[in-house]
Amino acid sequence: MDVTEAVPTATHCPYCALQCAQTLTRTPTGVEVSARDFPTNRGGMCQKGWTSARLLDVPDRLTTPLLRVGGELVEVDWDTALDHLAGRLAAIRAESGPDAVAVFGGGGLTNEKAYQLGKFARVALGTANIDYNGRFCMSSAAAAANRSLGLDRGLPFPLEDLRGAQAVLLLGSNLAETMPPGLNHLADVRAGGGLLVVDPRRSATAALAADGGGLHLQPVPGTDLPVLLGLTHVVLRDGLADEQYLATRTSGAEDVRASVSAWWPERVEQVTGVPVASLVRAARRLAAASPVHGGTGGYVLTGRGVEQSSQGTDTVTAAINLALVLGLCGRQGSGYGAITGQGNGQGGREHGQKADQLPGYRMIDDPAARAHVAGVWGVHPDSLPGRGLPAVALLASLGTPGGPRALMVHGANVRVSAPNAGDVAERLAALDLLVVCDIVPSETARLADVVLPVTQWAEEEGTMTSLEGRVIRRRRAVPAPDGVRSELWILSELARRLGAPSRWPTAPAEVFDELARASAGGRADYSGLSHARLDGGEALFWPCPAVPAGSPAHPGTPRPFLDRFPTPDGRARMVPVEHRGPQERPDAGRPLHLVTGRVLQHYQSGAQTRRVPELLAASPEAFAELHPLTAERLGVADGVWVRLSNRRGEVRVRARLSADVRTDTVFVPFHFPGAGSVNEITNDAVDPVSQMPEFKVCAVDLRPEVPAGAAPAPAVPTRRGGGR
Ligand SMILES: Nc1nc2c(c(=O)[nH]1)N[C@H]1C(S)=C(S)[C@@H](COP(=O)(O)OP(=O)(O)OC[C@H]3O[C@@H](n4cnc5c(=O)[nH]c(N)nc54)[C@H](O)[C@@H]3O)O[C@H]1N2
Ligand SMILES: Nc1nc2c(c(=O)[nH]1)N[C@H]1C(S)=C(S)[C@@H](COP(=O)(O)OP(=O)(O)OC[C@H]3O[C@@H](n4cnc5c(=O)[nH]c(N)nc54)[C@H](O)[C@@H]3O)O[C@H]1N2
Ligand code: SF4
Ligand SMILES: [Mo]
Repeated sequence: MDVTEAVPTATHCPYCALQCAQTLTRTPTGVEVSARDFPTNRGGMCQKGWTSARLLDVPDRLTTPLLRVGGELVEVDWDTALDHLAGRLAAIRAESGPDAVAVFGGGGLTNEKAYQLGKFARVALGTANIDYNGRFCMSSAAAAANRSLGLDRGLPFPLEDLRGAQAVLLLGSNLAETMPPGLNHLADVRAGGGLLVVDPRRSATAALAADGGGLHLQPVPGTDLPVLLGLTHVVLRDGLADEQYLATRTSGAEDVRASVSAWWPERVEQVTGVPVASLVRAARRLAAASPVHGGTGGYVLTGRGVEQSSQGTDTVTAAINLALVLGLCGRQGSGYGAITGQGNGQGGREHGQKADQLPGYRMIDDPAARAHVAGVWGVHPDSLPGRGLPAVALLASLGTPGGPRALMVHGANVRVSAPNAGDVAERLAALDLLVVCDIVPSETARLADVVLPVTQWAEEEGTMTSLEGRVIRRRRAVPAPDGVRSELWILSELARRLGAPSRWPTAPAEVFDELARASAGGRADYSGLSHARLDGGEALFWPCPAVPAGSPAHPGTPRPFLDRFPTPDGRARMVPVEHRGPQERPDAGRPLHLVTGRVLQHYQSGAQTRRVPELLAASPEAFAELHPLTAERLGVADGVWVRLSNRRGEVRVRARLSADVRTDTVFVPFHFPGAGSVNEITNDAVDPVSQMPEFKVCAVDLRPEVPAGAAPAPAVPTRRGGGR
């Protein structure tokens, strides 16, 4: 490696939405990573961040375009790959119409790439069918926040604000494993006994809360909504609500009051298993933190544990209602927030890769939004397609009569990470053309007809938007390997070959300037930002609109709700919600709740982290965490192979006995492919509002592979090929 320009580069971690600041320095032996001080990480990183440089020299890094010829992926040069691809895309469009080509994006893409991908779909392909993996991640929280607060900015306050809180209610988030440095902001509230965690497992985070004198509520999986209705009931019943706040800053409070009146704590206990005393204690501790009772501040935060559910939008709505009843939202030092997950999960949902959105968080069926964005793109508004299919429906439609015949995947590994992934494999196999852009041969890339190698974090310039809505700079620290291209270049080359109108710049700063113009006046307004401005000040919160020449630049908006909510009447809307329960419940044949989630060492489908030796060694395979009493009943010993099955398929993993999980529940992480890939059996039922799938809860049967005293069972047949 050329080290003549070994200048340390200030950038941010390639993985999650905390976007810990890191410095990359080229040395004669490779790249050295160190943590840098930044408000989200305060000089900390997790094991994934510290080992991230290993991503730069993974042995099977993609460096050449690949084309499937006679069943095999063979290396070709870029012109061959792009000419072939453009020809196939044009032919499919000519034969079956523009919606026959679909696009699947990712929340890890920079703002520039996400924006360009959305524009490419609408302008160069003319397809309505673009959606992304954020549908698996943030859609329910987004839908609820838009509905209740008028704006979806995951955390509408800087993370550091949590430091002053007296109580924090954390529902379905295991920060200790998913954003370890973020936990530092909760150290004081934990020490004061104010950390209240709701999780069917005694997760690392729940244990921290309980050991700090806080509370761990351990409900039946999928019953957070009645827990929240019960908490709100207790607050209202005991006269703890902030009535003046309700009268001046909200609408609809009476409807919510009526809707929770029948959720007596005793009834909540019956449905959720959370004891009355715990529920009442949690309600009182959170209420005591409210400024109306002289507290220093309280927060309600949600994670995927409650959102990845067929009632996720309503559950988040109930969490917001609880925060509103206590007067917490739109007040400095208190609030509601959803903890965004992917590196650019926030920016990724603002700039147009979502089926119903245009850049700047504009809605694609709003005529004014279409006119503005079409103006920036130099096309007629009528040429823009309408709403496309959301992710789960999109994947289910691939290769069906009248459905898309081609799919372009940018920044997602759906073969491993989509719900009911065996069915997804069948749909991918039914396509005429699967195109995957990636940095490594992911499980999805291996199924593709065309694979294009792209640059990764330390090899590119761009911007990311952190979980708090801070727009930050990703900077190039090392040259990309020979043969690898940036996605901006690939999209511009394809647009040119397809004869698309508009301009297709390839320089990230230039793409950002166009994005800023397209976002001007939208909910997520970036028009006052540029790479140059961000380079001067490191990070600014959106909305950050442009100002008339001569005026001082807009300072950004760390806390958007302080004066009013961005709703027509300026008030937060309280929306009554009801409990329906998960779509699938345990029965005699499938007696256990299966819940899924993450471990510290692996990121998502594991495509990146399974290639980092230290991380793979620390966490080599999937496992099923189950209670020793359940294990005893089923004849399962610690460490033996077990099979989990339901009507969608079967998974084979080792048992890990732990009293941290409920006796009616089994937990499996989703980071692994093959026989241990839990998404073979997760449910693809979706939330009716957000269309987000129910990853977190389904019903399963669990059996030891070799029952005590029996002969070994035959090897697991692969249920569905998925190979092409
Ligand atoms: N190590 C690591 N960190 C990551 C990621 C990663 O893959 N690995 N991914 C990033 C991304 S994209 C995201 S979205 C975030 C996700 O971050 P989290 O939301 O913290 O992650 P999960 O582990 O998916 O789920 C959190 C918890 O939900 C619990 N849970 C399951 N079912 C229920 C339920 O019915 N109710 C309640 N209350 N809880 C339930 C699980 O037991 C789990 O402890 O993490 C980000 N950070
Ligand atoms: N059972 C279960 N399933 C889940 C979840 C769960 O909790 N339980 N969580 C869901 C959630 S919250 C999420 S966010 C999804 C995520 O799941 P995926 O969408 O599969 O996410 P990743 O594994 O991060 O996949 C990203 C892919 O993009 C590649 N990549 C990285 N950077 C770039 C880039 O700049 N350009 C391109 N083209 N490629 C790039 C990586 O190598 C990797 O192959 O999983 C969901 N699936
Ligand atoms: S917490 Fe997230 S951003 Fe920070 S080092 Fe770990 S993976 Fe990277
Ligand atoms: Mo996510």
